[in-house]
Amino acid sequence: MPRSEPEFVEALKEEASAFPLWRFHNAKVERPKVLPHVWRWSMMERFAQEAGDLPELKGQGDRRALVMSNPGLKMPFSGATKTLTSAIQIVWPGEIATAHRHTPAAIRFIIQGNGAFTVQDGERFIMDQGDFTLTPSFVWHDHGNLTEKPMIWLDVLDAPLVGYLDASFFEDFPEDEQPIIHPEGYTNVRVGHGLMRGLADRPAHNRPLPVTYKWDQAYGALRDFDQSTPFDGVAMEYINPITGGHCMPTVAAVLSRLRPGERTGAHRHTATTIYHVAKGSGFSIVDGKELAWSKGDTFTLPSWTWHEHGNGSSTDDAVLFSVSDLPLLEAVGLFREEEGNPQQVTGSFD
Ligand code: 1HN
Repeated sequence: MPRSEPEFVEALKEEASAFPLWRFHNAKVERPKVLPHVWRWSMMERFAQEAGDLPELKGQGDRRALVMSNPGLKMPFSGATKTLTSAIQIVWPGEIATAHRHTPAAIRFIIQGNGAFTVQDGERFIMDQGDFTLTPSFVWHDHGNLTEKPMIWLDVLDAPLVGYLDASFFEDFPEDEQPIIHPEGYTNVRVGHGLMRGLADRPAHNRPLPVTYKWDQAYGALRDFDQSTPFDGVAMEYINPITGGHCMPTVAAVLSRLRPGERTGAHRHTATTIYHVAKGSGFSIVDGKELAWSKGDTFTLPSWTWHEHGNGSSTDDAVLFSVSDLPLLEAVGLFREEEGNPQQVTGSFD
């Protein structure tokens, strides 16, 4: 007597760790799904300040980073998306976030405070509000704040991707702080000063460097280059100064300026994106739901989700900073984009 199909399937699973494809042919497989989600600045700032005040953490030197976990992913320590982790980090006056390095690459966008610093591979980078800085894979980094006020920034790391690939390595530096071996401004002068690239100590093409993009220059460029894109207002990408390509192999970062009253068209694409409101206030329509935002808010845009943006003010600019996994999708031929019609609003995120 041959066994029945259900008995066969059970035995295949138990004895051979295999499954029959025909059972899944038309079945809808439930996978964890990244949801559009907003982390409000009013909420995150309150928790960041409280984390800054926790006496148990004072002087411990670890990172006071609040990691945003996407409610659709439901795993312990899940990221903001399947490829990216984002966090709000506060560096208290006098505090040191001790030196370490890891294979996940990081970017930081300064939300609040001026004059605190990060040290990367022996160079101190002073950061001010609106600055954007890269910490490429396996670059030593420690953070410090010699100012009187806390510094708060947004971190975005490709940690979920690197974890999925089982390529995560982490090392603590033997001291709390690494020695300074380069003068301030060294890397930016070396590769990005007035379109010039140094010939002494010439950087390798295949390794991104820990450069910093100053707010005044980035926003200044968006005001000078007053030409809108169909879906992102006046938008410019932070580039790798050596290759002219995306700022890092796994992430692309963009600054978008919506002029007073500006409203964009709708589209969707396979690049999953994290938006952070750098300036002003406005709204995005995400899969038919209105997401009102203002400075400091952070929100996720899942892959293949309709979206369009609007500036809520008729007098002031609104500026969105965004980080996406676009370079990965391009590298494997999976970037896809579709233009849409203005969406009907059927609900809201509040
Ligand atoms: C990390 O190492 C930093 O080095 C910040 O400043 C945020 C979030 C998740 C995992 C590691 C940092 C992080 C992080």
